[in-house]
Amino acid sequence: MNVRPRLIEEIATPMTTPPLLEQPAWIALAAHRDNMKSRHLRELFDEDPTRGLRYHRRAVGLYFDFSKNLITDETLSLFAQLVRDLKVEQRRDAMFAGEHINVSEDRAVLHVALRMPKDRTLDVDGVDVVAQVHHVLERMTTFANQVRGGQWRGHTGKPIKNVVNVGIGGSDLGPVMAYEALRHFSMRDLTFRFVSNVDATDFVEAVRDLDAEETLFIISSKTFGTLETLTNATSARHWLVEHLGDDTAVAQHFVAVSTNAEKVAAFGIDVANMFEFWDWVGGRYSMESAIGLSTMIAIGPENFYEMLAGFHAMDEHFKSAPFEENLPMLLGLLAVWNHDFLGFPTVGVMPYEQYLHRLPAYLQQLTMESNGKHVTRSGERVAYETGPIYWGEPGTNGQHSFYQLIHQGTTTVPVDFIGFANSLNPLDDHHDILMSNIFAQAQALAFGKTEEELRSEGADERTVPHRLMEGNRPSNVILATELSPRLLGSLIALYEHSVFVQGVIWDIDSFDQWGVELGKQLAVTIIPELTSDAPTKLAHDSSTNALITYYRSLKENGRGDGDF
Ligand code: G6Q
Repeated sequence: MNVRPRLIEEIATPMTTPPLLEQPAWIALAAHRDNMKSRHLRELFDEDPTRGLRYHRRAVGLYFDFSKNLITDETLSLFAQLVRDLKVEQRRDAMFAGEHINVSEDRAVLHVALRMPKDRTLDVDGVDVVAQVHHVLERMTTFANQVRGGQWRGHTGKPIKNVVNVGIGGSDLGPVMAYEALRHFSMRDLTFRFVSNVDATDFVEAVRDLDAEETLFIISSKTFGTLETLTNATSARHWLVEHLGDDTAVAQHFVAVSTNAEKVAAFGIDVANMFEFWDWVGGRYSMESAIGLSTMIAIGPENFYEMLAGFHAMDEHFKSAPFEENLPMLLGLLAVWNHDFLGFPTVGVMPYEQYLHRLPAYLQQLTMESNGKHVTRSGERVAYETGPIYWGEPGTNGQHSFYQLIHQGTTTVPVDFIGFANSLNPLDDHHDILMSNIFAQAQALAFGKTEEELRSEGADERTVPHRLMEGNRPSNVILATELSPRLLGSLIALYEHSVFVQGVIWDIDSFDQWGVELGKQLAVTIIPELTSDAPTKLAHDSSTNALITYYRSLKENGRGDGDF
């Protein structure tokens, strides 16, 4: 397939007319919402005893139950109409074809190419990106096998035992989440650490018990210009050279993952030890690119390829399944419905699987960095809510803390529960206890507990209002056989594409991140002002001036007697 990159104007304009709020399906959904607001999930389940069966879909190893949402067949058919009218499928196809759908950066968005099988081709701007991807995968495979097999030796000839990924944001959250998620499949005699925060404590604690002779640093940075990562990478180099007493040791102990060979070389890493990726891979969509090198070393190339196959299976499903059967489309539309129409500001993601304990943090970036936008693709202020806040914790820990608010607070939090039929560590009856909690929580959220039920249970009359659970709180349940590399890939791709669908509905650019870029610039201007020999005349607002002055005074005198 040969694709001419479309001009920004070509992409940004045609599908924004009429604007979202004037779309007939959107208007119809608003009217429908007014009816649905007076309905209760209890009634909807009573009216249709097959509801729990009708509103579930199975695909790519996942069972997706969305019956406990405040929806009917009419809602679903309006969703389908909205998807049709907004040409969501055409936009999806444009992404898969490598068109420049990241309009504000004028880039293709091709994480789907990272998991295409080797026999595919996808020419973008005259280059077969699938061939590029597989070339790097093969280099990663060779390297991962060398580290795992003990052939890659450190400067003093010892095999590598510790792998430290240094990166931040998209160059950290994917690797750490995937390592934790797939730890069961990892090579246990290797130790993995992840350093992201520029707070020195992160680095110091990560390496304090490591032997430099056996430690490999993977410096992961798409731009190789991120201050936090370069600061940590520089400290890593100092640490290594100090322990091994030789500058040339860097060659055996540092590899880079980046799109920027020049900067990698300038840092002092041989580009022969650089694993490449491309500007068409967004940071938060990069865990299966070379950014996943630590993952491949941990779980081995075979499992890594399995993970890619899981991603790809969901890509194929997203690309070909009709709306009514399409998991990412349904998940995305339900998120829009809950957020824009029912007014629920957040989504809780609760994996009932300990290995997925970093999944909420990962999804937080994926969803909020992608869809936390206030203008349309053509730059107009949106007149509706975009990206909801995603947050979460693994079950059942959350149940003993914030679930109180989820059950009885004044804010409704739609929840995605994620669970598995089998534990990777079966032990007595732990797993059934764990899973009974998903089913019970989703049930309690939907159906609540009425005054009558409480009284019939003999509740003290004074406690009835306190114990009352109104219910009618939506949730999805995602169930699979067991956590595996393949399943993880499919699960992540499900959320990626659901985020994409939401972004298309809101007509925003889900693939830029100007808010994050701003943070990168702001701190840089202040850094020189924090040192004692910096000029004392500060030109910020009065609060920032006072804070900097007080900080300097505390730092220099050990007490806060600054003269402001
Ligand atoms: C992700 C973001 C952001 C990025 C980090 C690290 O989509 O762009 O989280 O991944 O800022 O950037 P580098 O990989 O360039 O160091």
